[in-house]
Amino acid sequence: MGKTIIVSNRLPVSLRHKNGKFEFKPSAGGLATGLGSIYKEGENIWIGWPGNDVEDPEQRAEIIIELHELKMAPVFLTREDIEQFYEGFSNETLWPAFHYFTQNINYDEHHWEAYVRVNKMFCDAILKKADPDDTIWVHDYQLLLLPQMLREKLPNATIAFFQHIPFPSYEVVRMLPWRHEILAGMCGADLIGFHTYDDMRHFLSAVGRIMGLSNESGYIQAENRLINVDSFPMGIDYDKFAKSAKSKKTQTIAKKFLELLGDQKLLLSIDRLDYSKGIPKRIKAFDRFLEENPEYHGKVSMIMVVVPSRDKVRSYQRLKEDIDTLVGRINSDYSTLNWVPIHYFYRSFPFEELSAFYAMSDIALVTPLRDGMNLVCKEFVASKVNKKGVLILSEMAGASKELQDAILVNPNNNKGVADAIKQAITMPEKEQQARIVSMQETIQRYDVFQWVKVFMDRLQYVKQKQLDLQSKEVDADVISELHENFKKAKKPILFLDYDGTLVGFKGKPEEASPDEELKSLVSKLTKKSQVVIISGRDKETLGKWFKGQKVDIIAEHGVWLKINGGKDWELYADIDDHWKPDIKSVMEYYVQRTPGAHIEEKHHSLVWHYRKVESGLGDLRMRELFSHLKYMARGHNLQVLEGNKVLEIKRPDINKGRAASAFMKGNEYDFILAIGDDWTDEDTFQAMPENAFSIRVGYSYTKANYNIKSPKEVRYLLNKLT
Ligand code: GDG
Repeated sequence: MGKTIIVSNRLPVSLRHKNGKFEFKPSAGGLATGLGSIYKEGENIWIGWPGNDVEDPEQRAEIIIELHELKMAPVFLTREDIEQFYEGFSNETLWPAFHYFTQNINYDEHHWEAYVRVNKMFCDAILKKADPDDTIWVHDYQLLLLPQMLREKLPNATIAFFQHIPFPSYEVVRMLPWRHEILAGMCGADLIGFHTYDDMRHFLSAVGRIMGLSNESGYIQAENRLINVDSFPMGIDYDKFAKSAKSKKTQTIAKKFLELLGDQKLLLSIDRLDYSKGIPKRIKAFDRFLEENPEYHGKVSMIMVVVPSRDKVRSYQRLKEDIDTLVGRINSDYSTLNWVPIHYFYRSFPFEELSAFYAMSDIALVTPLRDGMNLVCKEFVASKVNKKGVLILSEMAGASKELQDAILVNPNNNKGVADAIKQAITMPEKEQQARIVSMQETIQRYDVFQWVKVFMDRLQYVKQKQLDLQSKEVDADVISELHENFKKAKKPILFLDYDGTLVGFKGKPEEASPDEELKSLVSKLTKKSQVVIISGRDKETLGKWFKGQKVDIIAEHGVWLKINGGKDWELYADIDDHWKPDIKSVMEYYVQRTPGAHIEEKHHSLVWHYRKVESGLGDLRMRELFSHLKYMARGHNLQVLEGNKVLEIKRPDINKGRAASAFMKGNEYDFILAIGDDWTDEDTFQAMPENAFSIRVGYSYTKANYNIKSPKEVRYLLNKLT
């Protein structure tokens, strides 16, 4: 087991220049605390930008040594990198896009180039430290390309990615000219985590639509790897906030502040300066509350902390101006000599003062327009040691999914938020207590340490799952074993599925006819062995494609059989199709409602195809049709099966397994090999005797003995046999 490397844009320390020297200020953020238990252990390390530009090589060397002692390694970025990669692409393109501020997106090619370049710099820095079997956990939207860059260089490493901000709907992702590269970058990871289920399903839908990779319960089947996507709502260091709120130091500070403020109901608002946090709308809602409730003038005030952030970006400068103007107007409208409605601070506070604000405030007003999670609301709740207090929380914050006992508001609803302030001020203490206690239980249980643990456990689980599949992979040893056995065999037989096994999938089914290479391969195989093409395709197509070859063909999952390249087909199963008209009329109804869908009629089955239907709509209609058909299937003793963009209804006793067994009956084969790629081939695998070899194409779970990557490898293997 290798070491663990944490990677984020910023290191958990800030490098400051002071009188020509430099010093490090540790970050007290939740992520740094939560991951402390990891990067401080053994050989583990945290890699990232230290937060300042250092040009002098001697100074750089000193910094590297100092950081090394802190278990960190720096990636030095120049002023230009910061402007184009961080302020540019990360904060002017990805941040607004991912927070649904599409009007703020800057589409700048140079910024994109810088983003690629800096992700590459991170990759190089990691490669200097990483061993092939290390675990690398990459954080957040500044490094979306990194997982794939790492995967190319360290194919066996365990790579995880966590996104701290929202992942938007496919409709937004598709607007980005670099959407493909971004998704491919993320898909280099083995585990991809988001705060909420919604973020996760948006990501899966974008990957499905843009990359054409479908998923099953959060597992994406990439070319040669299983990727897991899941939701891991991040928590806080609960005990730290609860303990601090009780501490003498915090209480002394709170007491001092309260004396200065006088007898007031206190509303607390804390955010980084960011348009996603909804600060102007919040101020306007407070304004409305004051306007509609004059009886509270002089009795309620708001403490508003805005922490400076990204102030080089123009949209942030404009936001700051808007906030200044709004606060100025409200204070000038309502203030009296002994009362100011908004106490506004554009700076950050030391932890103890922040903790005092949380502890002494009656209400927290957390109303982002969009927020990945939002930790401020959790910190407020954890600080309510006397169980009194009310949280007003935006439905648009990831945290709202967990904190259902807050007063949940739509931050765009000016009246709704103003009313929520009134509701909070007048909420009976008993109700406050019940709500706070219930939220505290949640936040305490799912704290940041639990978050790290659950994430890391999941990562191990996914890796193990991949290894289980890999251990069954057809490798050089398996090939030589097959070859030896095949060579020795007097009476060998091969059952070969066609589509997805001997040829890859084509846009149109009729385009998948055998090429010259395949024809000559099959003909070589038939010289030594019995070769059975076992497919769901219709007999006419298969007959035409393999004309003149000495193969046996089982068509339509076992309805038809043609022996040894002969002319005539024999019916290989009882056909009873009195059920078809009823079922077909239902399927037709779904074709009429679904542009792009069509029905294929086979002797023993009806197939509803939706490959050409608008993605999403096809799945929706398929689900509807599925439940409709399932209901009808019972009456007719039929089986409904979901396939690759098809829904098939058929008699359950007609399948490849039954056909393969019947075919082998009475014969003693001394080498049996079955290869197939989907659920219909699972029946074949199951019907195989113990001494048979069976191989499934792709990395799904299977009853076959082995997995193989693609039709290309299948052909390679068959060639080796000959
Ligand atoms: C991103 C996502 C997601 C604030 N003022 C002071 C101060 N803070 C600390 C708070 C809190 C942190 O800053 C803010 O965290 P948030 O989660 O609320 O917001 P973002 O910075 O936007 O974080 C967000 C988060 O990543 C984690 O995944 O929740 O959705 O946008 O911890 O305590 N700390 C001090 N003084 C202050 O004045 N010391």
